[in-house]
Amino acid sequence: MKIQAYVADNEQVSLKEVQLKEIDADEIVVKIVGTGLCHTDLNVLHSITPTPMPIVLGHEGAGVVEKVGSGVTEFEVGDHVVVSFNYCGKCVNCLHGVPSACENFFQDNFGLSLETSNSKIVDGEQKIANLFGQSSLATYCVANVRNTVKIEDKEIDLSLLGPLACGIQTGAGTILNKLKPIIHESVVIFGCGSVGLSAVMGAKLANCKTIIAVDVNDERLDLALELGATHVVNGRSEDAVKAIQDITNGGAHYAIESSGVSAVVLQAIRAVRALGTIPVVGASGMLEFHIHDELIPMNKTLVGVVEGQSIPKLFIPELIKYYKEGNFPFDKLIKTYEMDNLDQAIHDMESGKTIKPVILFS
Ligand code: CXF
Ligand code: ZN
Repeated sequence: MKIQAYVADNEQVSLKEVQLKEIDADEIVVKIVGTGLCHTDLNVLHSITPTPMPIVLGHEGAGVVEKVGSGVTEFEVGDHVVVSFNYCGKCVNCLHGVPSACENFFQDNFGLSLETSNSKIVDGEQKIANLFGQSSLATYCVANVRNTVKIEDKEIDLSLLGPLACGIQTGAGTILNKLKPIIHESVVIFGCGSVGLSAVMGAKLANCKTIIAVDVNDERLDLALELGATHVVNGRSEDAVKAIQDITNGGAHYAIESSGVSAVVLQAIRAVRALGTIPVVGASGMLEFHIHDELIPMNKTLVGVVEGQSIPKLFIPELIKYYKEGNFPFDKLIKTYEMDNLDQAIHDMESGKTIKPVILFS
């Protein structure tokens, strides 16, 4: 079938007509309603995260099931769905219930080569790679039974749900699935983008006593207060580590690094107390620090967390339940853009004007 898709190649992305080939037995064609834009899409566009090229971007898709493969029993045409990250379902980590640590995560989400890719996207004879088992910056995408999540309540505005598939579950899941803080504990969140602000909302859901948001943008800090932060620190005008130590009487129990700035990882390490945990969720690069002095005597744990250690088929419906109850207003992070307006959405995300752009498809 013919589709319109945002194809990236040579650091350029453009809306093109391409084709979808016949799907496999476990695959699903989704008519996309709205797809969130994530910094990982831009990292792929600029080959910071290596993938085969050309590739169709988009990994926060939401839409309606258009067609199911011959072996699909979990979904039917007309179902509302969100498409999340891909996983094999067969490796030891998937079998232990941690698909975000799937041993095949990188090949199944980013792809190794066009030759080995299972992508169904082509432009005539030219094969086009698939991102996160979806490539949902397109009018239609091919997902599979593992990474597709059914949304039972068809009354909810489907166009807003795509970001739950990555950025929002990453932030909220880091709190609710990975850290599981207890009521009196304190959490610091470095970076008030979609991931950090979702962590703020997650910390509020977890009833954390102290929730400190750190950013350099006062508007974002105001939003963090609205979403549940008990304290905010502007890292440009204040010494963030000192401010956090003062507020928490010696250091927080947890400090999440979501800003993606390498140097902030060290601030996060210094912001926690003995036995504190520092989950790093923002993709950053090199950092040099004294391992003994910064980590060992204080028994600190520095840990990478992917996708909020979520099981999307369980966690996304849980987040939607909190949203419907009024306790997880993730829609405040979203601004929508028409289908042909990706350049503006990228510009607004990079400038910080928009926290989470969603591209609407029709
Ligand atoms: C990514 C973040 C970097 C590690 C792989 C998963 N999440 C999606 O954007
Ligand atoms: Zn993402």
